[in-house]
Amino acid sequence: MTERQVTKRRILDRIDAPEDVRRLERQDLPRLAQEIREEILAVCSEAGGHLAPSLGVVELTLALHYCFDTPRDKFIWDVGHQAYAHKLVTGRRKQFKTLRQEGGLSGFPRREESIYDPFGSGHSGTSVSAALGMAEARDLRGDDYKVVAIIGDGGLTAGMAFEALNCAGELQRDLIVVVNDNEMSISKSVGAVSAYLNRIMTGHRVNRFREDIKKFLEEIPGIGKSVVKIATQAEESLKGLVVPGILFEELGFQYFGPLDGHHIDHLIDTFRNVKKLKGPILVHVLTKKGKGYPPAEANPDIFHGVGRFERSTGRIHENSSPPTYTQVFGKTLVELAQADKRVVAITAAMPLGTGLVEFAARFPDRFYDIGIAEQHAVTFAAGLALEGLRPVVAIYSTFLQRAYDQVVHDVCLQRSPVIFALDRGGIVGEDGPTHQGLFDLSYLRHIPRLVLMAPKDENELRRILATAIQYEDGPLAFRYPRGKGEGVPLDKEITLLEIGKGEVLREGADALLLALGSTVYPSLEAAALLEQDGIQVTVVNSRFVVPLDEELIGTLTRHHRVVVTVEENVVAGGFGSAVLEFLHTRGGRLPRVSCLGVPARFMEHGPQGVLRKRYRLDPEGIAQQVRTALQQGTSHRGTSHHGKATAR
Ligand SMILES: Cc1ncc(C[n+]2csc(CCOP(=O)(O)OP(=O)(O)O)c2C)c(N)n1
Repeated sequence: MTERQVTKRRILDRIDAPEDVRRLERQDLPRLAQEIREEILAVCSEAGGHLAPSLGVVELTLALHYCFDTPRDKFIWDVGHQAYAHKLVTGRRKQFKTLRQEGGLSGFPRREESIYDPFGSGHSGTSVSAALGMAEARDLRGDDYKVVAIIGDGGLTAGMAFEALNCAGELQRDLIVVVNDNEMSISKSVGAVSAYLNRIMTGHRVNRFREDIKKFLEEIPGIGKSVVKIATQAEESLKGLVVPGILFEELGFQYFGPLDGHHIDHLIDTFRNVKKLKGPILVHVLTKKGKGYPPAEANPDIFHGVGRFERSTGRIHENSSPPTYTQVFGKTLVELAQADKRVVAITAAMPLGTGLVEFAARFPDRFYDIGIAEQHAVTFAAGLALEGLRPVVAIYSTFLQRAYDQVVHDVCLQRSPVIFALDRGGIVGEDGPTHQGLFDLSYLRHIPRLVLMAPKDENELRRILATAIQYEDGPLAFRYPRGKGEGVPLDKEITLLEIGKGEVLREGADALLLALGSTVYPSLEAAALLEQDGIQVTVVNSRFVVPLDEELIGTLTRHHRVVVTVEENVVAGGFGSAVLEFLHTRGGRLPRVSCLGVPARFMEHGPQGVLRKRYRLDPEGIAQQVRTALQQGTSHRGTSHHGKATAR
């Protein structure tokens, strides 16, 4: 039989919409689950993706679609990285191969993509709030569909999830919350709630074990019954030790579980029953992250979000040199923490992603994984810093968005010398608009007292980190890109930087390129391209957005007719804006200033390199911006922004 014929026979190939799942016999569902796993594995091994979370919820997804009337009933997936099976059974099977690729399916639920995605996600902890809002709107409008939020035990460490549960208990609308408990966030789940879920689960196992023993004893002829009686009396004292779900019951939910999340029949029976009930319901489901693929079951953290890998062995295709910014950051922090006992590190559930694994192993008492709780991370750091420690909050640019007020009110207003290491600043690529780090310069630049910088390469990242730890006058943030460093040598002895000072890397009379962070090397390459056309360009590694190197920029702009600022951030309110504001307030002769960055739109997903090119942040794009600015500079004076806006 050819592979084609085998494929043709798949049940999955007949699933064009959830109604097709609902038409199946229950006994066909395990086979469909198997086929879905195969499909997810085939696509992820070729192109990467959130493999382990998605493999873990295949049965859960099928049971939900089997029991509920989607799209009339609404599923809200928390984070949304586990929604691959959902995508496969909701009319996106044929495009599934394009997952996370340019122009292809998003890696997350997306309203624009499907009517089966009533709420987009990517950031954790939002599902219960959104679902509750929808349930409330439904009731106020007199409608009667069901709303189901599916949230992980990791997601439950987000304060926002509890704010929502608290409110749901009060509102008492019909709402179903499914807790997908795999004991994992990306790494092991942390905190008291996770321990609580764990106790429920262990209690459940103990209870089942007790039932089995009881049955066994009862069957012993003659003495069985009396032994059981004594044992039961002795056990009385243990009663109440584990009352499943009491926490959720106290919050106003009816609790059901824990259920085996890979047992489709149990899931279906439960969902069919709870569907008929009124008020907020919580169904606690136990799943195995990475289920069905041994390498992912063994290493669910590594296979949480993974690049290409060899399917037969689970070997991940990795090119280890040069090291990533994240790796250099992690190693340098260990080095500096060794010399300075005040250094502590905080992550919001991302020890792997932010490069803190080695730090955690070396300094377990100085490492805090506080769960998916960015707001808490920031204010916790504020407290640590005010009492003399040097906390480094290692966080993705996109996730710090959530803690904006904490940065303003708890860190900067208190002048608490917290260090923010913002990983994934700029274009991140395949994860798309929920994860692009394109707003940080704008959302941080205007906050008083916060020093804001970006290294041009991994060696400068080391210098920035060392400088940050020495700087005690107030808070400081720096952002660096996702991916490999520039491959520059790393100085053994780290030298400190002077706050507020940039550096001139190349001099030329025709135009001035003020570059920041990841755009510095491409700007140097652009200058080399322009030189071939006889255009001489000065290139500055600006390093600082706050404080801006006004002295350097002031002097250089007096000698250049055309200035181009370059940043991997939205132009609105970013580095270029800072330069413009400075030049305008300084007064005097204004050069023509053109700001190259990203327009204030949500950036789609696609490979980092492709997106950089599309937004003209590659050497050719930067060179073109300089050429255009020079042409316009000869015809008229003023300022312009790439991405439509032209400020004059
Ligand atoms: C606000 C926010 N912080 C951090 C992340 C990064 N992140 C993505 S998935 C995840 C773990 C989620 O754990 P859980 O909800 O249990 O889902 P699982 O992956 O175990 O299925 C984290 C921390 C995020 N998406 N959003």
